[in-house]
Amino acid sequence: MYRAEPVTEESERTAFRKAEKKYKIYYDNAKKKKIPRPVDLSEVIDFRSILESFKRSGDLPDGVFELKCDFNLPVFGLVSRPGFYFIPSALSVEEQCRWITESLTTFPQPPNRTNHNAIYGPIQDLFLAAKEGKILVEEDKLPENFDSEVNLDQTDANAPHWNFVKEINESWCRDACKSVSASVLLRKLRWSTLGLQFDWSRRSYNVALPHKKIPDKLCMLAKRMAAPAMPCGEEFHPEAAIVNYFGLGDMLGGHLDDMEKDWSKPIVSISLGCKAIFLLGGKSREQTPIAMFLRSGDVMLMAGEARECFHGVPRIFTDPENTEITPLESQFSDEDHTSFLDYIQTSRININIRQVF
Ligand SMILES: O=C(O)CCC(=O)C(=O)O
Repeated sequence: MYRAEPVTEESERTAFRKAEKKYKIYYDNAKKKKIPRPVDLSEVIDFRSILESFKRSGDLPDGVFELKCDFNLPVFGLVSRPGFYFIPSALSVEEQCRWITESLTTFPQPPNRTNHNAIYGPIQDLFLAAKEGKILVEEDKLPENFDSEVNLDQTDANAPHWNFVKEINESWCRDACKSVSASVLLRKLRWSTLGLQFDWSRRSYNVALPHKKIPDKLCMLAKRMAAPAMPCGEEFHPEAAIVNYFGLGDMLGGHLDDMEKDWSKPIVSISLGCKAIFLLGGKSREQTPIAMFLRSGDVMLMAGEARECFHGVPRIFTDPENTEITPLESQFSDEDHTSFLDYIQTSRININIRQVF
């Protein structure tokens, strides 16, 4: 799980940090328009074009190999990073849409926790509330006759009490209430946790926190995807998942996922939505990371030695020419799905599934 290390002058100089800065989005201002500063992408590994030329000619670039395994799609590995595998376009467009929909609707539902729990307590139906233009208002500030909807999971008595309302009386609210629109909260949704809940303050899984099992269909998908990286004859047991949500300018700093017991079991990491750059470093931040593109439908596996490698996401591409989500746009084009389309056109979602014990 994310190892929060203090940013010091020393850490700013590591090879990992330099690569993060190289790929991070910076803007130039031209005639009041924010233009993304051009970045040299020539060293970024593109597994999709590797797959295409592999299908045509059977050739692979130096340092990349095909894993010999019983899987219906080519699985690639990197000679310099044992235990790391990449399955380009592993999910069909229909599967991608399904998991985007679940990530926005059911996955953030209590008892699953999100980054909003600490401030607002558990929030029900955030995506729907955003679609309906609702506003979250602090409960004890509501006037008595107020038509509010209970959104709190009352099992947590100490949670702050916030409710969604359809509208607020501007003049009353200006003085009296704390409020935030559901659409702002949706944009600020950064993570939700499924299955065993991770306690970020203690940096450990807290089995005492209320939780539901990971949905069966996601378990089945994770087991199928994990198979190429599993120790011989063993089956993957999905026990926890983190869903990361990235919007414009968001990045995930270099970190290790080290709170699971058995590192021979892979982390199964699914990319959805806008294209991103992933940095796969080495066991120290001093080692120069390998940069690669992640596109919607790609799956990565990190097992064994690769579990000890620093990694992160310094950039997502939200400008329409570079998102590479045309198939999703067609799939979400009907009236019922416009809110999903609006979200995913400028966002990326990552679902990473883990065996904890
Ligand atoms: O967003 C990604 O692809 C990587 C996520 C990740 O590294 C993590 O959650 O540990």
